[in-house]
Order: sequence, then C-alpha cells, then structure tokens
Amino acid sequence: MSKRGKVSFEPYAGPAGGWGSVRSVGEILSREGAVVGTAAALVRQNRESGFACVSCAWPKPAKGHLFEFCENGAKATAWEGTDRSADAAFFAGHPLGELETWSDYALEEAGRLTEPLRWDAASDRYLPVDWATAFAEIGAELKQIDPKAAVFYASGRASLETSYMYALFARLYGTNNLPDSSNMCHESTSVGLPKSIGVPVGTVTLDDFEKTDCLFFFGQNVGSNAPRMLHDLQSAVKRGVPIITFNPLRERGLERFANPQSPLQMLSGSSTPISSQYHTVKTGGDSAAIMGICKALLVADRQALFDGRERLIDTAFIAEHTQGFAAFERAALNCDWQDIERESGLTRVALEEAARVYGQSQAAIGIYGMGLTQHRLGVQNVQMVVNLLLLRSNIGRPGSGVCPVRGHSNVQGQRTVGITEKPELAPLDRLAELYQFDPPHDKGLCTVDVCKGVIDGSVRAFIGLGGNFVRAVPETEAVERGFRRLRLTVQIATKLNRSHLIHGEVSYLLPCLGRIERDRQASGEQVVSVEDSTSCVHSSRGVRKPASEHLLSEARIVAELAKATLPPRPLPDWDAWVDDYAKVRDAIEATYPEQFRDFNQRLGQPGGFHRPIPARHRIWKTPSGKAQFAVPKSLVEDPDAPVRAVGGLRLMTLRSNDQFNTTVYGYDDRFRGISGTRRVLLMNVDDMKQKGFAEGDPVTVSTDVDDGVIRQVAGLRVTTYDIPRGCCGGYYPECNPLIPLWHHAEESKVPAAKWIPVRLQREAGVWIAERG
Ligand SMILES: Nc1nc2c(c(=O)[nH]1)N[C@H]1C(S)=C(S)[C@@H](COP(=O)(O)OP(=O)(O)OC[C@H]3O[C@@H](n4cnc5c(=O)[nH]c(N)nc54)[C@H](O)[C@@H]3O)O[C@H]1N2
Ligand SMILES: Nc1nc2c(c(=O)[nH]1)N[C@H]1C(S)=C(S)[C@@H](COP(=O)(O)OP(=O)(O)OC[C@H]3O[C@@H](n4cnc5c(=O)[nH]c(N)nc54)[C@H](O)[C@@H]3O)O[C@H]1N2
Ligand SMILES: [Mo]
Repeated sequence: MSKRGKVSFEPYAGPAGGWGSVRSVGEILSREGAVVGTAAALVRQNRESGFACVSCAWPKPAKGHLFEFCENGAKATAWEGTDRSADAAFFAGHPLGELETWSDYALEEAGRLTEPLRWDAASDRYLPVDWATAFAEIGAELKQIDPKAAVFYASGRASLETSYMYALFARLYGTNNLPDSSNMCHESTSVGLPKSIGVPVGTVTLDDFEKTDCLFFFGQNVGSNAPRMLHDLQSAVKRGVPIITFNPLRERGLERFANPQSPLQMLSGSSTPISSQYHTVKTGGDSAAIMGICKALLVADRQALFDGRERLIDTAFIAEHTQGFAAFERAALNCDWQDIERESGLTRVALEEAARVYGQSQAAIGIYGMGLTQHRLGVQNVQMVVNLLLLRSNIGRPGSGVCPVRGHSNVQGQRTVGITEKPELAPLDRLAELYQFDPPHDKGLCTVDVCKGVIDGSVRAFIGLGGNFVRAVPETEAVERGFRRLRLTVQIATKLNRSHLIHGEVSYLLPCLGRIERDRQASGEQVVSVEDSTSCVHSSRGVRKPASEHLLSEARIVAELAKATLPPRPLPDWDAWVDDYAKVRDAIEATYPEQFRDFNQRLGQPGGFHRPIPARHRIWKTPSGKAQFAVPKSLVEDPDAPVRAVGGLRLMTLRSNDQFNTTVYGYDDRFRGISGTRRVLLMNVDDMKQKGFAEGDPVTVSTDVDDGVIRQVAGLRVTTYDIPRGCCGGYYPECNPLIPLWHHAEESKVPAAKWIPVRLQREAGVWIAERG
C-alpha cells in the first residue's frame, strides 16, 4: 500500500482476496505500529469471545473460521489499534487553521485522540479540559438552546446500549432530531421495503445463502465493502449457483475471489469465478434493467401458459399474498424494449438471458447496495428488486429473500433502538410510560434537513456520536460555512477528522473507547451488542488495552452529557446503567419486549439471536396486509436531469478498496488498478476521445444543474476505464462538493451520490498529486 507512492493506472488481473489481500493487511499492521496487539486482537475478531468487527455489517457465522475477518476488517482494526496518538502535545503544535489544510488521510493518521479537548479561540487550538468541566459546560450550553435547534447525529457504529441511551437523552431533552448515517445510505431501503413487504430490513439469514440457487447482485461492491460475504458467495458458486450481477464497473470481487483462508487456493494461485452473468448497466439504469427482466419473465410465462408448460410466475402465491400484480404486469408488458435498452444500456437479449436463468431457479436472493439506494429514484429501485422477487414467490421461503447489505456495523441496530428522526418509528408511548415524560411528537431533522438548517442558521448545536458529518454530506462548501456559525459543536470520536476542525463558537472534542478496547465499569468488564444486516443481534467484547487512560466509553459520555443537560429526574438511573450495561439491555427489552425477549440471556448464546421479521414468515405488515407490487414511476432514475445537453456525464461517487467511508487508509485502489492517488476521474475511452482528452489530462468537474450555484472540484486526472459511455466515476468524499443538497432520493432523502450530472473542463497546467 503506497501512502504517497508512484501514481499508476494498470488493470488488476488478480482475484479479490488472495496474496494481494494478505500483503495489504501486513502493510497496514506494520505501518500502524500495531503488529503484536492487533494481530492478537484479530484472532478474536467476530468470534464468540471477541469483538464485532468495526468495519461492515455482514453477519458472522455462529461457528467462525479460525480467522473470522477480511482484508478490510483487519485494516479497520489496525486503524483503531494504532499506537500513534493525537495527544495534547500534538494539538499544542497545530492550530486548527493549519490542520484544515491537511488531507483526510493525514488527519486520521495523527493517531487516536487521547483526552477531552476544548477549542480555544485565542490560540485557535484544541486545549485539554477535564471531563467534569467539559460535561458541565456542554450541559449549560444545551440548556440555553431550543431543543428543536439541536441535532443529535449518529454514525452507525455505537452499540445498541449507547444508541438507546443517546436517543432517550435527545427525547428527554425535547427533540426528535436524531439523524444518522443511514440517512445517506440505506434510508431508501427503510422507506421502500415497508411499503412493499412491511418491514424496513432484509429478510435473509446466512442460512438462506446455503439454500439458495440463484443470486442477483445490484450495485454492491462486495470485494471491498463486505468481503466476508465472499465466503458465502464462493460456497454458493461451488454448488453451481448462478450469480447475476448488475454493476456499471467490472468490480474484481464480483468477478474472481481467492480465499485467503484456503491453503489450496493460496498455494495453487487458483481462484473462484463469482458472477456467471455480468451486466454493466448504465449508472441509474437498474429500474429499467429489472423492468426488462420482469417483462421477459412475464412474456415467457404467457408462452408457457399457452403451451401448457409449467408457469414461470407463482400465481398461487401472487393471489394469496400480494396486491397490485395486475397493474404491475400491465406496466411491464407495455414497456417498450427500446426504452428499457436505452435507459439500462443493456440489450434485450442480455436481460432475457437473466430472466431465463431466474425462471429456472427454485429459490433466489436479491442483494443490493449503494448502487441502488443513492439515486433520485432510490426507493423505487429497492421496490423493483422486491417486484422481481415476488413474481416467483421469493420472499419468506428458505433460500430466498431480499438482502440490503448495510454499511456501518451497527447502523441497522441504531434504528431498531430508537435513533430516528421519524417519531412514528419510535415507541413514544412506551417511553412516556417507562420514563414518565411527554416525548416530542413532531418530526425531527434527517441529514439533508440538518444541512439545510445549518446553512440557514436554524440549527444552533450539533452533537456527533462518531462520524465525519461535514465530509460525508452533500453541498460541502455551504455546509462548512454554516458549521462555522453554529453556537455549539460536540464531537465524540476516536480519530481526528475534518468535522472536528470546522466547528462552532463553543466546541468540544471528546475521545472515546473503540469497540476493540476493553470497557471496564463498576460491575466489571462490559460487553455490548450490535445488529448485523440479517437482523442478528450479537455481543461484542473489547480485547485490547485502551489507547489512553483518559478515554471514556461512549455509553458513559452519553450518560454524563444527559445528566449535565437534563433537570434532575428519578428515571432513568444513568449511573446504574453505566455501571452495568446489562441494565440498559433490560431497559431495551422493556421498551421492545417482542424484539428483545430475554435479551441478556439470549445475547450469550452462540451467534446471538435473530429479531423476529414478520415478512420472513409471510406476515405482511403493510396497510393492505399483503406484499405490494409497485409500478415504477419512471425508468429514468433522475427525473430532473434526464440525459442533458450533449457532453454532460453522470458521475457516480465510489469507495476505493483502501478506505472506510471518509477514513482514507491509503491511496491505492488495488482491485481497480489505481495506485498512488485518489484524484482521478474514471472515463470511457470513447467519451475521452470525443472530448479530445488524453490519458492523465487534468480536469475541473462542475455540476451541470441550473440552480445558480457553482459547484466545482478541480485537479482530477482523467483515466480510461471500463465504464459505460456517458458515465464517469470519482471518489467519495473528494467529489461531495459536487452534490447539490436538493439532489436526493424522493421520499427517503438519500443524497443521489451515484448520479450527479456533471461537465468537464480541461485545465491548463499540470496535475498535482495529493499530499499524503
Ligand atoms: N472497506 C470498506 N467497507 C465498507 C465501507 C467502506 O467505505 N470501506 N463502507 C461501509 C458503508 S457505510 C456502506 S453503506 C457500504 C457501501 O458499500 P457499497 O454498497 O458497495 O457502496 P459503494 O462502494 O458506494 O458502491 C457500490 C457499487 O455500486 C456500483 N454502482 C454505482 N452506480 C450504480 C448504479 O446506478 N447501478 C448499479 N447497479 N451499480 C452502481 C459501483 O460501481 C460500486 O461497485 O460498505 C460498508 N463497508
Ligand atoms: N458522495 C458520497 N457521499 C457519501 C456516500 C457515498 O457513497 N458517496 N456514502 C454515504 C454513506 S453510505 C455513509 S454511511 C456516510 C458515512 O458518514 P459517517 O458515518 O459520518 O462517516 P465515517 O467516515 O464513517 O466516520 C468516520 C469517523 O468516525 C469516527 N469513529 C470511528 N470509530 C468510532 C467509534 O467507535 N466511536 C466514535 N464515537 N467515533 C468513531 C472517527 O473519528 C472517524 O474519523 O457517508 C455518506 N456519504
Ligand atoms: Mo453507509
């Protein structure tokens, strides 16, 4: 992994996993100086006695492999377990004005935060402050602020226990302003799935992967972002299960995988092909593509009926369990192949082939990620996957189901225990009864609304439970300007990032324990719990010595903030909760008795337990009581920016194999053959020719919308890439300044980060690589 090595672009011919992955892990372990402690920690990653990986949300099997981690999980662990620290001496040496010029990489590379800090205006520095003073001052500030003007953001990592306490604190204080990273991520799922099948989460478990005989994969980059899933895919492929993939890019992990835990594959240099069909759909072309498959299936079904052969759709299931089929069928049959081909960028023949394989399967799973949710019609995309599955009764049967691959390791769980800006999703009556108060009933702010409020000045205080808000959101410039005008910013974090530097008048940086660290409280060492992408709740126990003796647990920080802010009240007993997290779990169980029955007891069982998901049993909690077919509103995923005037491109923002969201581990994207830089723009060779660009030309990218705002990112270098014509790719978060705040999914408000209309301009002068 080169930090600032030679810049090069060469197609990567190796598989995902394999020796490249082993090498990459070794490099980060030695760079973080964390070899011994972290290697020991890795053995316990995702295992019964150990901690849940801090990287992605893919489930762990109840009986783990010897090493139940992947390349990127190991990097995340090493990153948190680094022996470097951003301590008082570090901050004494660097005023914030200077740190603002540092890269995301350099900021986090400074190491772990070690003590509580308060911004000092005179010296423009973060200076140490003791915990008691910090809590008292923050409490005093919050008391002065209208609760409706305060925001309690969460980034998806904090445990169920901390998240429950955080949400309760916000509501006792008087607000539902509880946005979380999910608002930029799978909120399209949380809005789409309830309409279609009556639950906000996926329906599959790991067991279904062993029983399925057909997998669809839409817009999820498994090799980089959920690598442990490759084991499940590899086993499926070995059983002969076809994998039908839709992705504008030929992602390595979706093509070939060499299992680093298989001595045979590692020594023989062999690998497993993953996808059996790879459809390089145009960015934003999935609704059209799925419509094409449905249409082909429905046409073939009519033919089968006519010929007296077995039907291809499950008419009995459709009649008993669904609503809206006739309208959907009509829409699909009336759809023009020309429109489908134009919008998806795929041929009718290719889509008919996908339908043919699907039609032969007994049990299919639809897997998807950000390629579907981060679009203007992201909610519709999700519902289209369900439509496809419902046609052949692929929900609520072993081996079948819908599988949104969540991002942060506890992002799904945070929603489960009440972190939501939507009051109707929180059990307010129950909370009122348990804690004897009148919870706020008005709608809180989601991420996009928070950005609006920060820009227009109606938001006054921002508390961040993890995350890197200003870097992760759209409309970077205006949001940063707004953040500097806030009265109060409080960031609870493990590592320094840009959101800590763009701060309010009064600003605190509160360092916390990471999940891999031992968390000792009055009753002894604590375990916490998290929920994965399959609604499996399991425990996590830290194994490493904390990075500094001054760190507090997130649970403790939240409790102290609550005590300092709220008027004295008998309930809850925050101190008792912090002394023993099992008591918080009792409170969670009392609030959600069905979901968390016998919580403490079941948390101890191997592999944890699955929350009940009615759709798994074909109980549909929709208004009609049936699963719902949804007619797509349009096959064009960006209703405001249809193919604009000649020369415009659709930009999708991507993660490299060397980052976790805004955390940049390095400047290589091994699977995509890019080394030494992130300041690139991936382009189709014919688009480059047409624009007269040569390989490596520096360009300025501008957003192509007419709203009077100029949004630009300069200094990207174009490189030819196997990407559909009319589309281009750049990295997140570097390209975030290009996303207009209003350019988000209808209904779910997820920023449409996978289709930003842009124009390019060649720059005079030479391209300069980023500073590491
Ligand atoms: N190592 C690592 N792991 C992670 C993360 C990380 O940054 N690093 N992030 C975590 C988080 S929070 C999340 S949400 C997940 C994100 O994981 P993913 O859901 O995989 O998200 P992305 O990497 O943004 O890109 C998704 C894929 O969608 C494709 N794509 C883009 N546009 C379209 C489209 O219009 N249609 C289709 N079909 N495909 C499209 C891209 O080529 C890319 O392969 O991963 C989690 N895990
Ligand atoms: N253009 C574009 N924008 C996107 C996306 C995209 O694909 N394209 N993806 C979106 C998605 S899916 C997501 S989820 C968001 C992510 O947005 P966020 O969740 O806000 O961002 P992260 O980069 O995950 O946050 C990283 C920071 O979290 C802190 N941290 C790490 N571990 C811990 C911990 O254990 N406790 C605490 N308290 N802090 C910790 C560290 O300080 C670190 O710097 O970004 C979104 N933004
Ligand atoms: Mo995410």
